[in-house]
Amino acid sequence: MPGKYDEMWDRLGLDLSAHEGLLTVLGKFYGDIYLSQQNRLKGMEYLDFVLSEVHGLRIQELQAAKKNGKKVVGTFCVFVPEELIWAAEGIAVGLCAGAEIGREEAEQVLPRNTCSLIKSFFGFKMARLCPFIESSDLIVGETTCDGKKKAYEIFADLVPEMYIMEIPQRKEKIDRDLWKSEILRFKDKLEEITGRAISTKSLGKAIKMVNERRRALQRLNKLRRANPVPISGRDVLLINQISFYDDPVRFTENINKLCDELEERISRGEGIVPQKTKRIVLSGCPMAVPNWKLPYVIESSGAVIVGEESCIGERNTRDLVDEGSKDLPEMLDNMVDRYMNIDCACFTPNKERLEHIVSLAKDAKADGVIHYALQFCHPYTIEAYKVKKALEKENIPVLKIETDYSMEDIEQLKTRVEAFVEMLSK
Ligand code: BJ8
Repeated sequence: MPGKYDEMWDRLGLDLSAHEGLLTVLGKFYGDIYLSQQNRLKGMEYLDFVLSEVHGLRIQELQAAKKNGKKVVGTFCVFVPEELIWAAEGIAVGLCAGAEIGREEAEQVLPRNTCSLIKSFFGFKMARLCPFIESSDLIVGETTCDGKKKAYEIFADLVPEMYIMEIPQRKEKIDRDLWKSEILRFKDKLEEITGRAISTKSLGKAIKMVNERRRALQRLNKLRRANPVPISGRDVLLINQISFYDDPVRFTENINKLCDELEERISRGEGIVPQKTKRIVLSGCPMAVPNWKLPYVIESSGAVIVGEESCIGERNTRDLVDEGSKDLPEMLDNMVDRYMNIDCACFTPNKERLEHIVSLAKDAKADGVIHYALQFCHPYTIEAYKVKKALEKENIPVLKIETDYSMEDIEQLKTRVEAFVEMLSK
């Protein structure tokens, strides 16, 4: 039976019918992981709706905006300063990279031992399954890890236009200068493709809008730390994932409403799990939508997640851009400073990340930390050693996990996580 979005998908060259089986499996997976939860907040209905319309309504909105002359800019990293995109009247979207899709196609061009996240964005493109990639007028990559950097060279041949931002690897003055010049170069690029100049007014408005979204997520992160825990880690992860592609103003409004509901729940002393449930902080590689495997394993092993130290989590919401300036060069400087605080494992040394993990674990009153790294991701698998040492120094138990997007290791993961949670209970 023809669906309401068929024509739009055809226009985008999307091949959804060829992957119907896979999409049905994902739908079932969502039902098992999300919809089966008891006592879920009413406010999560908005997130369920946005996710169910991931190939529909949001894409329709992007297409309508494009018809009105707006440009869609797709990104893969939280280092890309989205305030500039909005200030140039573009639309920023984080691109899908969280499912094992099109793996065979991706492995025709990438080595098998490439991390799942990189293979995933190739897979989505090669299988023609991501309407966000197909809607993007410009795709922005970055020189973070070697895998991404080299993969973008090949990816550039598959998309209309690719732009690479140079990200420093250290945090000395010379690195800040480089990053500032990159922000200015990106500003010029955006002005060129959108035909709109970024002004004090438009940048000020964009900084405020993105900060408001970060503030709503900060509020959520504070509230979730109550005891008993009032919202599952899976739900908070989903909220973070959706923040990358939903309309920011509408999203913020809905998350603030959800936080009001959370406050009421906390005041009644209600939780999603019993008070003594073991509290876990999850730390490491970003979990792009629809990567829910490990959070599901953790929360079905008698524990609850109370914080995510990752780019699809607190690393992206912890710092705001200073709003105190009315002068364009100063605003740009404030952005340079805010983004230089990002503690991605691609930096060396990266001592701030260790400090952040320890303080997050303490603030969230975590019983333990699970460090999650994707196989073949050198920055995070190697940095896991230092993370473990820093946490153990504070007597915080740690479990290091390396996995990928396949479901093959799910039983093995379950055994390890259950043993860890049991150990925390002794
Ligand atoms: S700021 S974490 S979003 S680079 S998992 S592709 S690192 S081999 S994603 Fe990231 Fe920006 Fe850093 Fe955040 Fe490479 Fe590792 Fe794969 Fe990774």
